[in-house]
Amino acid sequence: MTELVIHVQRPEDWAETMSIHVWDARPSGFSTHWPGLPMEPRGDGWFSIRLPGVQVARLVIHDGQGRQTQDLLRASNGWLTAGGTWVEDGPPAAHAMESSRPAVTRASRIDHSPRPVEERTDFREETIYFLLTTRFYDGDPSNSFFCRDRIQFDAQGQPIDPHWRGDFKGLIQQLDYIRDLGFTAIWITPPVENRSGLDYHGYHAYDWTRIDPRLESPDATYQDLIDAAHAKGIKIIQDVVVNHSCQYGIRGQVHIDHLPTKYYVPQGSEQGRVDHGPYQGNLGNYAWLGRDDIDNPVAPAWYRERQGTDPEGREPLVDPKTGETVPKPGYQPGRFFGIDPADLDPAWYHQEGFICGGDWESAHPLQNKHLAGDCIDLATERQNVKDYLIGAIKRYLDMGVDALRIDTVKHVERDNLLEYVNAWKAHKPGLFVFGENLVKGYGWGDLGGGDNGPSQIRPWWYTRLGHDPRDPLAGGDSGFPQLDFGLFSTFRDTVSRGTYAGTAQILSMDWIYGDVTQLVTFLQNHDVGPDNDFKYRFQGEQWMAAAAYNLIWTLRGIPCLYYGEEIEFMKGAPQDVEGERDTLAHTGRAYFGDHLEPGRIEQTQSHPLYRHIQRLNLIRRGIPALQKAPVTEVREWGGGMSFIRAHADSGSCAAVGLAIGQDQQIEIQGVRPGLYRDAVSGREIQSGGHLSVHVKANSAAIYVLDGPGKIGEDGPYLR
Ligand SMILES: [Ca+2]
Ligand SMILES: [Ca+2]
Repeated sequence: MTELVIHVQRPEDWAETMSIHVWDARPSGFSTHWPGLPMEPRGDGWFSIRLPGVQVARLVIHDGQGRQTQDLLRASNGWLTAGGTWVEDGPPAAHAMESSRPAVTRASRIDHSPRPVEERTDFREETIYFLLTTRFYDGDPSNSFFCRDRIQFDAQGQPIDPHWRGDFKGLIQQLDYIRDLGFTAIWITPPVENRSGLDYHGYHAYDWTRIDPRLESPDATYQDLIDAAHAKGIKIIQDVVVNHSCQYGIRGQVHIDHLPTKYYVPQGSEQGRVDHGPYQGNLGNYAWLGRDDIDNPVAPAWYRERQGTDPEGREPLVDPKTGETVPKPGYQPGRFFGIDPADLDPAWYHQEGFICGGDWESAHPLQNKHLAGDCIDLATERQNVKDYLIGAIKRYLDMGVDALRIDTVKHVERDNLLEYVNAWKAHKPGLFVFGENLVKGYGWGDLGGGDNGPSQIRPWWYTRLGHDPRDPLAGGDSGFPQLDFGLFSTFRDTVSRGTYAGTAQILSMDWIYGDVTQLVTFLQNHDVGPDNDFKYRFQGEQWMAAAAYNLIWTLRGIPCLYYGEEIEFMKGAPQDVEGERDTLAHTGRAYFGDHLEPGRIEQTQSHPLYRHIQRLNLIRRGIPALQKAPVTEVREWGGGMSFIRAHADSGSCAAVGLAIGQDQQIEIQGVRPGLYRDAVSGREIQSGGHLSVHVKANSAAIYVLDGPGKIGEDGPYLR
């Protein structure tokens, strides 16, 4: 009988109890939920546990009081001494455990931790969990903060669900949750200091050189998060905005003219009468003593003079632009909350006004006008802007950030943006940088596919170095892969309708990308979902999502899951606020942490999609071809599809069959002859070049040449 028996000697400074947390166990896929299983004391300082059905497992031993071993990988029975050394034969006093003595040879002894993050140099080995830090898990209520806009009130009129709620402390506490789900990288929203009426998401930067204090705690700084993630073998992907700043300028660099928010009084009201949750009296930042929204040392003297004084906003202030005096009820809201594009400092900002109408399908206005009233277009081609942004982000790379995700890529001209990307890659060789070039549609630009926009604003253009919008092959790989919005867009018409029909067509255009295996693939994210309007959390049946994940996890590209997908969180809700009265709780960005609390975590981790994604991650991690190989021999017929992934470097080769809606009998031609084992069912087939496989509805067959056999346990969708 297969069984792994582990004995551990309690270190003297540990508590009297010992537990074992197990994951990635083979062949059963067995795993425990933290804190895992209690180990049985033997009375001589040693603790033991038997793991039936397990040959190999990753594990951590801990005492439940914060002391624990590093991550261990164990493939044979063994005795772990208090000094941290594994012994095969056990201590002299081990006769009581005679029956479980290891029947193994010393040659089979395996004792090493998973490779540390710095040794995993090919990002295609990772899978990504994407979360909005402020909406994930609250570890420190004392740093939580309500934005000025979209405050939610309960029936008694009390403000609830602060926008800035989740934080680094909470994320550190939940790293084991993400690791248990099988992800090895976390993409967090921009952590730099923000400023706007609704800035909890991080895309309205005010100071790139500082981490927003609403994310940090004294014992959970950004550095602490990076270190804690690395200690668990998890990489951190930092989201970076290059294209724009917030509407107030950049601390220490440039000021954008406006009046201090605390002097704003709505029509028909009077100063001091604001009744808005924590914003009592006026709308200035309630967390700051002076109740100003900014503290910019380069603001003009008349502005700075009020930054630390007059928190109630009552002392008359002359608006230098108009000569009028505030506070004055109904006085131009735009002077407080808006900008005048004509007044912007040309050393920092573009001077061409706001994007509107047809600008969205035209490169120059898209890249040189302002995206929105709280996203002011930076003069990214100027050296001072480059020096500031590149220098600021280098610091985070030095702190250990493993990868970057670049926001609003199509709003910065490609060669200009590559200057930034390449500067960071030069600073940290091997750095993985990917971009967000949002397109709803195939995104082939001048290559057709019903695209109204030119190639120069489409994802493939940024993955290439050429300058011919009709010829991707005119230039090589830029080394700057993108989120795969093309594949995402097809999900509206494929998995959302219970079919794969049309998938082969999009895959036939894979050649346009610099390196298609580096694209980051997804079903949905904080901006979009695969529905007719591209704006709701996936609202299809659960089995449709499962079939989408089967495709994403076996196809080229690096899979990325948006927080909550694993439990169909806020299914069908708009990704962002939609109606005038929506608060975040109505959206796909609702607070997730309630599902991670002790009373609910078990339910969360037993959701069929949680188990499904967990197993897909386990399978993908075990098969290099799924991570890195090109996709060949693609066949697709609506109800199913098949393809081959053969990776030359590692020799790993997988033949994949997928079924959606109903069972499929799938014939896969052109496989390399040899013995294939299905990672899903464990079945073996000796093939002379052809595989005939039966795939159950919404399941997958993943036949691997000389493969490891079945990985993980069957669930409703992989069986
Ligand atoms: Ca908090
Ligand atoms: Ca721009």
